[in-house]
Order: sequence, then structure tokens, then C-alpha cells
Amino acid sequence: MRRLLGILAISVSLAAVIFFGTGAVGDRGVTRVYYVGADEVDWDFVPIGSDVLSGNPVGQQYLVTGLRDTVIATRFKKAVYQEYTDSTFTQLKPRPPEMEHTGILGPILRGEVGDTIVVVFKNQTTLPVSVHPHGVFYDKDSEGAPYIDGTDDKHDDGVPSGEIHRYVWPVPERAGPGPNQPNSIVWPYHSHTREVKDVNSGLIGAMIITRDGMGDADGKPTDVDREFVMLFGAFIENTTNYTPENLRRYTGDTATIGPNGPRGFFRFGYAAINGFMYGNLPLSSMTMDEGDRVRWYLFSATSFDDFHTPTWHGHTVLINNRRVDVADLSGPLLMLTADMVADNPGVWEFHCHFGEHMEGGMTARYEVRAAGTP
Ligand SMILES: [Cu+2]
Repeated sequence: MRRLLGILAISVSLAAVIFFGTGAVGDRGVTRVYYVGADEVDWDFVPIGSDVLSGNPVGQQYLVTGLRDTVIATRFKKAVYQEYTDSTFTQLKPRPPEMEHTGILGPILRGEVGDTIVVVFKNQTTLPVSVHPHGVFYDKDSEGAPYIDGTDDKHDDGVPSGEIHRYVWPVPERAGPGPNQPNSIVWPYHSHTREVKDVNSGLIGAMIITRDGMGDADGKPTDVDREFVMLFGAFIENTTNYTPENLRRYTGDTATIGPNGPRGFFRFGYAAINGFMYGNLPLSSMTMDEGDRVRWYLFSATSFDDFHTPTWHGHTVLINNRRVDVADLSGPLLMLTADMVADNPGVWEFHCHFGEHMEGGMTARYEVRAAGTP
């Protein structure tokens, strides 16, 4: 009988742990559900058609790496993550106006330490793709990467065209800001089915994780007025899921462009900020007010060309308690969070300081409106 009571007590406490959690995750957190589709779109790196910073036409020699004096195109078919309102995936959820600057990125996914992020993902592209997160906790059915791992959880690795997969990502302490970091930090998510081609195709986005107790109802950090999420990403266009089609559709030159043609290339790509080049990232979405506490979330993409040094004109930032005006993304898929106080009204350049990228259009602008501006 005593033994039976013991087993009963263990069962009850086990059930309590399962129901209430261990205290580390989910004790007072919420579950945040996002409906994310992967969609094929046409993307233009230079939609305005000119260099907004110089007022000049875009220098064609800079559109291409590896074959500098050949124009290929600025517009390509790509795949992007987009947010939908519900599981019918019929209605796109409008992007919050303050996040218009995120360009080619997928929706910003948010969580506070203790929450659980659920991504109901529908692949509406023509090839299997996935959603692979960084930082958050995941089991094998929510990893989104195919390799031999001794499990039968394969649906998440490459969700077949037209199918839905539910990714579940708890947000434990170790996914949140470390002791020396600000109250919210950035983690990338991206497709990892054919990682290189998928990311070059455009399937990448950002997740913001806020320290426990420091988020509002939406998980946004309460200690800043304005947030910017910036991908410094070189999209290598001859290694995407759509390269043959893109060459056919947009270059009008399948005979001579290509690895074996007389104008053959080794590789060509576009060093862009959120998928925009030459200041084409809309300035109207890069605004803040004088006095604003501004948090910049920066990360790099995954190619050989992804060595970036994001630079702010007009301001300094704090990165891990170090004051700088040039940030260090010296390698693929690095991430950092920078805090700024907007104290210098004006229109300012924000660019990569890696010479080839700077000349190659990895430039944007931001605007600080003077206090009292209506
Ligand atoms: Cu760069």
C-alpha cells in the first residue's frame, strides 16, 4: 500500500511537472502562433532603378561579382516567407508599418523567455523547403534540416510542396539575452532543406527574443522606442532554386551567359540590405524621432561574400557594452544587437564598410526627425 502511495505521489508530481512545466519554460509564458507561408515572388533589388544616394543611374559594373562588366538583371524570381492571418493561408497579414523596412525578410517572430513560438508553415513553392530556427529550443520534428539523425521525423526537414508542418519552439532562458546583452536579441530562421540555394532564393527571416519580464503583450521589449531589423546579405544568384528559369526570363541570354557560355561567369550576386541596394530601401520606413531609444538587430546571410561591417553615419551605438559606429558581422550568419540614442537629426547613411560592398550598392539611409517635428 505504501509502495502504491509512493507511485501515486510520483505520478502526481510528474503530471504536475508536465502540466505546469519545470519553471524554466512556459511557467507564465504564452504560446505565440504564426501562420507562415513560403511563396514565390518576383523581387527587384533596385526597384527605383537608380542609386538614391548619388542620384546617378546604377553603375552596371557593380551589379555583378565575378564578371564585372556584364549586366545580368536586378529582378529575379525568389521565394520568401510571408505571414498569413490563419490556417487557411488565403489572407496575407499586413506587415506592421514600423516593420516595412524589413524588405525581403520573412515576418518578425517574437517571443519572451518562457513563451513558446509555434510556426504553422505552408510550403506554397514548387520545391520542398523548411523553417530552421536558431537559438530557440526544438525537438527533431521542429528542426527543419535533413540529415541522418536516427529519427523518423522527416516531414519538417523538407516540407513537400503544398503541405503544412507545425514547428514548435519553446523559448528557454538560453534563447534569451545573455548577462551582457540588451533586453532583446535577434536569431535568424531560414530554410535548411538545400540550405545554400534556399537562402540565396530568399527564404530567411528574423526572430526577436526578449528577456523574461521585459516584453509587452506582443513580446516587444519595453525599454526601446524603435526597432530595426537589418539583414546584410549577399544573394548569390547563380546558386538559387530558380537560376535556370531566372536566366531564361530576365537576361534574355541563355546562349552566352552561364558557366559554359562565351560570357560565362563563375558566380554573380547582389550584396543587399534586406534585399535592397543603392539606397532603394525605403527611407520612409527608416525613420525615428530625436531622443528615441533605438535598437538595431543585425545579421548576415550565409554565402562566402557575407563579411560585413555595418556603419552608421551621424551616431554611435552600444554593442555588448562597447561603443562603436561600425559593427562586426565578419562571417556568415552572425548576429548582433546594437542600441542607439537618436541624438542627431538628419538623413544619414547606413552602409557596409567593406569596400566592394559599399561600391556595389550595400547602402541605405535612415532619418532622425528633429524633436517637435509634426
Ligand atoms: Cu558587406
